[in-house]
Amino acid sequence: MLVVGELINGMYSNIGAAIRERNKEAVQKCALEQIACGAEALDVNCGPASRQPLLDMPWLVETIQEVTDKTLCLDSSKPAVIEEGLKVSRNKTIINSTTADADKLDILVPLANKYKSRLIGITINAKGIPQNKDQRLELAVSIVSACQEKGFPVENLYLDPIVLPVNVAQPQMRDILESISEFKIISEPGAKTIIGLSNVSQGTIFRSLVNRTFLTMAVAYGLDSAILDPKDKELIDTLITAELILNKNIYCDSYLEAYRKK
Ligand code: THG
Repeated sequence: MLVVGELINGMYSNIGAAIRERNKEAVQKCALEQIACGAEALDVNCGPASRQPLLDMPWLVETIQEVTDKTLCLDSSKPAVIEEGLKVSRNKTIINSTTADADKLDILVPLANKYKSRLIGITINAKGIPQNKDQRLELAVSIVSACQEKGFPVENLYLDPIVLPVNVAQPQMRDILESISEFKIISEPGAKTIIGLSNVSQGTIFRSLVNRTFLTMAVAYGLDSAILDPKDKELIDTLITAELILNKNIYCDSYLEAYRKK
């Protein structure tokens, strides 16, 4: 499982302030802490309040790559913001994200090719978030087709069914989980899958419990990657255990310690 740390996001007040004040140390500390907890990649999002995302994104990328060469997952709904990040990136990147809309795919798939980046495709279009599994699959198929047409390797595509908060979209949870396994068999070779895990628990009381339960279930449906809070130790221990039970890791009595060190 590719663990993408979610904490470098301007929606968090400490990171929002660090971006405004160009406080490198706060961002670098957040990057190193997430890596120490097991993150193999870092999401980088200027946040909804950023007034100059075209400047904030490359500043964040340059600040983070001073202290780590981990993969950066450039998170913005604006392709121009993502491109400013790609231009200065020295290490591996993931574009987060394209929707299923032709205007986005026409810009972001060629950009992924140009910068040899992986690409996240979220199953949303101009009509909004799908309300059932069939609509999610339809959008996933159009993203996969666009990648095939434009010569982007589908193995480098991560499809995201868009996780919704369980307190407002409870009837959709099963469809979201089933989408994960179905996305992987749209093409051969198949695309990979990713979710923004913390979305599921927004507005709920037992956030950490909701997150780790949903993650366990998603892993059983074949999830390849998640954007999550790696500092939630019980969440990471649950993930390691779920993968152990699916025979992805070898059992030993000290397996938690062994896989945390890996
Ligand atoms: N898919 C993809 N990318 C994504 C998401 C997704 N990027 C953003 C988001 N969703 C994933 N990242 C977060 C980060 C934080 C939270 C949720 C998802 C979160 N934050 C607290 C809250 O809103 O309650 C903020 C707490 C605070 O302000 O301190 O829950 O789905 N591809």
